[in-house]
Amino acid sequence: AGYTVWRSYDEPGGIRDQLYAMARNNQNLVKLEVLGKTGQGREIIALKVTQGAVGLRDGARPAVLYSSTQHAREWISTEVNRRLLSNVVDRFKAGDKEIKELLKETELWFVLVANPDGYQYTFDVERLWRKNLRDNDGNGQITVGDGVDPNRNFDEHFNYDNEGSSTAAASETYRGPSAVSEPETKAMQGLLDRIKPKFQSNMHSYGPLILYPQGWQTGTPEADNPIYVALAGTDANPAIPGFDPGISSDELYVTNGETTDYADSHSGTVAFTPELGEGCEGCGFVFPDDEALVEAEFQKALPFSLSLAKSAPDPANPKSA
Ligand code: 0X9
Ligand code: ZN
Repeated sequence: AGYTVWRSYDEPGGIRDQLYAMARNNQNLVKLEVLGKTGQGREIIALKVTQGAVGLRDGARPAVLYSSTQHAREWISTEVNRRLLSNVVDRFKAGDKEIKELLKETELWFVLVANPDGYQYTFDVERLWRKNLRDNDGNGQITVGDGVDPNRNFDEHFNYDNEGSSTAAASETYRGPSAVSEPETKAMQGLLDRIKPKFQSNMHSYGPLILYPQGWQTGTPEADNPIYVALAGTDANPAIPGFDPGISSDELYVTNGETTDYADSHSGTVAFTPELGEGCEGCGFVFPDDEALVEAEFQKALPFSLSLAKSAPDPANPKSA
């Protein structure tokens, strides 16, 4: 669609094709799994990256889940996660000792586009679409009031209050008719249940922030697990330069039915929500189509991202960035 950096899901050579190519070209390192299908029939795809990927049972090694693009318009999250995937695979193939060691001991899971219908829609129709494409009013067309917020549909304090999510279909934080009503939620929640990752980085935009659970609690004095602070850092010394770390309800706003709250409570996962930057002052969700700015955002977050993988074999002794 004429972009330098951004690729849609469906286009030839787009994200879906790239995921298949990655698995095809790296058979003993990368395994592709279709976690489910969206309302419009798109595949929700996960890649498992580990040495000997295909022969090993899922969850055989301590797992880390890198997920992105639950919210359709947050393109920088897709791209930062895509670069992380490539970086790890390329360095493994180049014989990088540290990465080879890492991929012998851990399995890294990537869900680049957790909401493929919504993501595709931001290329084809509405750049600022946030939710999935559930046809709320059942009129057979996607219109302004449609969609469920995938990050309010998880089975953790779902429906807890109306500050953190909404019962109104047209709301940008519409939580959906019931917990895990959406295929996108089934896919990710199912994956969390199955592989019980030690860590998750659920990338969103825009911040710059590093958020952690519980998002539904207000007035929580401190993180429920010291590993959060050890890895995200402090205001004075954040794990990603220029980012503000903190409990999400406190740092940003209250949420419920949220992904990382679910992971924290149900799969024993230390789960972060990095809110990546805007790329320019006032750009908001529309990160510039600029290779240098995108690469800089990726590089900035890389040490934090890798610190999760390095910490996975022994989470009680986190290896900070
Ligand atoms: O509202 C959200 O879902 C996230 N912000 S965004 O602007 N990307 O939509 C923040 C969710 C943070 N909440 C928790 N991590 N609990
Ligand atoms: Zn988001």
